[in-house]
Parts: sequence; structure tokens; C-alpha cells
Amino acid sequence: MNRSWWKETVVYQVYPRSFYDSNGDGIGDLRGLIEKIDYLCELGVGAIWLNPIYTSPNDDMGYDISDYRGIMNEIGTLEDFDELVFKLHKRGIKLIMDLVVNHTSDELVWFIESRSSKSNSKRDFYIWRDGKDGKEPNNWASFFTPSAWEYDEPTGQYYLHLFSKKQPDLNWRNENVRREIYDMMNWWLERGVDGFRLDVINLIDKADGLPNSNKEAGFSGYVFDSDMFANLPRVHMYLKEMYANVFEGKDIVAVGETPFVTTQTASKYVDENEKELNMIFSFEMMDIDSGTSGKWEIVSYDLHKLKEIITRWQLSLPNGWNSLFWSNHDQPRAVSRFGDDGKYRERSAKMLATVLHMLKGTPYIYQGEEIGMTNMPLECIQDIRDIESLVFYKEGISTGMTKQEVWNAILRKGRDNARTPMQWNDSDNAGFTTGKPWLKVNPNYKSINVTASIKDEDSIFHFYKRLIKMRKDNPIMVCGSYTSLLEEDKNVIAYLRQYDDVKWLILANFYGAEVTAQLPSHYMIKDELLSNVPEEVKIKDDVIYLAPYEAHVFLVQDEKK
Ligand code: TEU
Ligand code: CA
Repeated sequence: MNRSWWKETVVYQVYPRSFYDSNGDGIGDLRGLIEKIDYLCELGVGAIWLNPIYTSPNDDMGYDISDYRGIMNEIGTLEDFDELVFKLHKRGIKLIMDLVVNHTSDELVWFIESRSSKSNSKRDFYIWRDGKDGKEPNNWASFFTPSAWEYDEPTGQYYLHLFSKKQPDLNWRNENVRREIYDMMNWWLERGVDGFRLDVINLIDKADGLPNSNKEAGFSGYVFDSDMFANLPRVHMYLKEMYANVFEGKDIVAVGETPFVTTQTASKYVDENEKELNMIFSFEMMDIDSGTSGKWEIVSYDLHKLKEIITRWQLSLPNGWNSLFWSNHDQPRAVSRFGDDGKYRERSAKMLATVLHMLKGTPYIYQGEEIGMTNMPLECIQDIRDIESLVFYKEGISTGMTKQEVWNAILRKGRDNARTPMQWNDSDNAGFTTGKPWLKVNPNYKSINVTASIKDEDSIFHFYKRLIKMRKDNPIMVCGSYTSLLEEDKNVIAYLRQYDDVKWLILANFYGAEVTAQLPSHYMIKDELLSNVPEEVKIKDDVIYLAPYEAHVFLVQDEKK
């Protein structure tokens, strides 16, 4: 295994809008982030992934970029940015920029020109087609709207948008588009950034001829068919070209966000010999509680399935590398979704952290996860800021769901759950802002906040700190092999990491009831390296008793036969 900083490190995801507001306008900003570098150092992370900070009308919270070389007014200036890079680097923290190149904002000058006339030199930068029989060019649905096409008056054609209509898709088949993007990426690299998280990078090519999908239409009458726009062969060609033009020979990281990848389609993206990406975010685990109609259809799942997904991904990228995460800015809060955000909030958050950080790959911490922040008890639609939830609120009823079902789904899966302001202390607005926060603060900030978590030595924060420190001190966490254990057990996650002769056994009760598990009998426990409960571990005749959400990391040895 080749060692690289991005394999050794733990990445902390900063959603800048909600991290820390330095000037009281209710919106987190770069100066606020600069003020909190000490906090990141205290936690011990080696890199941050910064959600988009480019100029944007914020139709999709920065994922609609209207100037690739500018900073959003309310977030800061280029001078702030340079200072941030300088100060992060001084403290040994790398910066991974989020970059959106599948689409732009409709307010980016390229699109303004493109829509102005059919003969404009930027016309072909986007995907324009004539309508068919007074309707859209094809039956594709978008992520956020019924149809993926928007009719544009000035030239009488439709443009393609896989997300909102203010996010037109770039035409990657146009060489000039690609050249502009590589130039822009190099411009940021020259400013000192250490890598990119490339938004929906596996969607940049679309099916030849943009044919109708013949899969079943949704309630809207349009078809959401990822085969039409995800993982098409040309994506690999473009990524190799990007690598050669941007990444080759530089010690930076390329992380792809790749919805709809499977363990089969993923390995090519991250195979070191292919020279495309270094790691990807895959979403099989995030989709585990989603039904066939998508994320809003919430279904139950069993631990078996979750373990099967984990193990398959752990073993499927022989020349690649995994990104490990329980949450991000698009997902519910980890402890609310996979743990227990009530009685066992602390213990279950630590259990989840243990299970994730001990796996092979690079762990990502989403801001607030390290203090066990929870989903938001939203009260009404006026509290919602996220376009996806707003659209679903309107459209959801027409899918046959009741109003209550729609609301419940938003409470559980809405993206604003993760985007509420960071809870720094128990003062007004959790100390996030002195003004009115752009999105409401979770009312539980009085008890769940950074100050309290730092003060309590037994807190989730200190547990994360310990995990991060362990990773620095123990190459087994980075390089060790992975073997799944107790695959049939329905309550316990168990696996082994091994590096040279060192073996670590990870055991975690995933549920809120006491369980027993049969220890793999040929391993002898030599030492306990980490645990989320104060009590000694209970073992009798190779049976281990685990309290709700109890988790352990043991040093083990092969038993002498
Ligand atoms: O998300 C891409 C993506 O696949 C989303 O549809 C994701 O599945 C969804 O948000 C889950 O509800 C990226 C960004 O992370 C997201 O914030 C953007 O809205 C999206 O791309 C468009 O740029
Ligand atoms: Ca601000």
C-alpha cells in the first residue's frame, strides 16, 4: 500500500455557512472559520473539506456557482481565503475545496452568454435541445424537479439541468468547457489548496443522443433513471484528462462524490493505476433506509445488510481507497439516524465513531458530529431553507403520501438537519452568531455544545480526539487488513484489523438492548485499547456481554493451540 497524507489523516467537513459567524449577519464566514482553527487543532484533524464558498445566488446553497474565481459576498473575500489557507497550513491542516463542475449557476457568465443566442460562442457550453411535440426533449426527471429540462424563451430551446433549473448542466463533450475547468482548478491549486471534493463528478457525461428512458415513470410522469447520466464510459476519459492536466505530479487529493456507484463500478475510479481519483464517496450505506422511490420513502433495514455493505466496500477496492462517513451536509445527523439521540446519545455516538474510524479508509467527521449534534425538531415549513425539502413539501402530496407522511419524511431525512448552526456554547444562538441565524439553531444547544463537551473529559468530543490520536500512533488503523467476523450476528458489528503481527478486534453492539456475542474463540484478548463504557468488559467462556451500544477495541492474539 502506498502511503499518502490523505490516507493517514482524518478529514473534518466544514459547512461554512453554519460554522461560525464573525460579523453578526447570521451567516457563517471565512473569518469565523479562521477564528476556530484552534478548535480544529484541539480535535487533531489533519484536513478540512470546505463546502462551496464561491460566488453564488444560493439556489442550492453554493452548489450553484456563479463565479468560479470569486468568494460569496456573505462568506468573505479572496484575502480572507488566502489568510485561511496560510493559517491552516501553519497549523498543519490541509484544505480540500468542494468544487461543482457538473453544472453551474444560471447566473454564471457562461450561461448568460449561452442562453443569449444560438450562435453565441458559449452556446455549446451547456446542453440545449429542441422540444418534441411541444414537450421536453426527453422524459428525464431531475433530482429536484419533475422534468430535467427547462424551456428558455430567448432562443426557444430547452436546457438540461439534473438539479434545480438554476443549475444548468455543463456540456463536458465540449473541449473548451473542459479546458476552462482545468485552468480554473489550477488557479485554485496555485492559491495553495490541497485537493478537491468533486461534486457529482460521475454525472458529467450523459447517454448518447439523450434518449428517452424506458424505465417506469414516477408520479410526475418523468423518469429518474441514473443509467442515463451516471457512470457513463466517457466519465473515465474526462477524469484521466483532468488528472493529467491538474493532478499529475502534485501531492494533492482528488475525492469524487459519486452517487449510484456500486462496488463494481467504483474500483476503476479509484484504482491507483487508472489515474483518475484518489477516493470516492459512495452512497450504498446512505441509501440503506430508502425505498425504491428514493430517499423520502423510509424503510427499515437490518444490521445484516449494513454489515454486508461495509464488508463488501472494505474488500472491493484492491488498488483504491475508501472514504468513511456516517453523515454529511446532505444527510440526517448520524446519531439520530444510526444511533439513539435520546437516552444513549453519548454512548451510541461513540459506538458509531468507533465502528467507522477503525475501518480501512479515510474517516470524515461532519461538523457537530464530534459533539453528538442531533436532527432538528423543525416546527413548520417556514423554518426550512433547503430547496430539496421545499420542493418535496410541494410535490410530495402528489406522490400519494399524506401531509403528515411528507412532514415526517422531511423531519427524518431533510438536509437542513445537518445544516443547523454549530453549537459552540449555551449562550444565545449557541454562540454561533450575535445576529439572527440564517437557519434556526437546534434548541438542544443548552446541553449539547462544544464548551460543555470540552469540559467533560468523558464526552463524545474527547472520544473523537482519542480516536484521531490513536490513528496517528497506530499504523494498523491506516494500513491494516480487514476481516469481517460474526457475519451472521444480528446485533453486533465485529471485525478484525491486522498489520504485521498486530491484531485488533473491534466489537460493537449496534442496538439499545443488552446482547451477548460469541467471541471468535481462537483469539485471546491481550488488552483493551478503547471502550465507550466505564465498566470492565464482561466475558465468560468466550461469551461477551454487551450493554446497549457498547463498543470495544481489543488487542488480540492467536490462541496457542
Ligand atoms: O449531492 C449530490 C447528490 O447525489 C444529492 O442528490 C444527494 O443524493 C442528495 O442531496 C441527498 O438528498 C451534491 C451535493 O452534495 C448537494 O448538496 C447538492 O445539492 C448536489 O450535489 C447538487 O450540486
Ligand atoms: Ca457572517
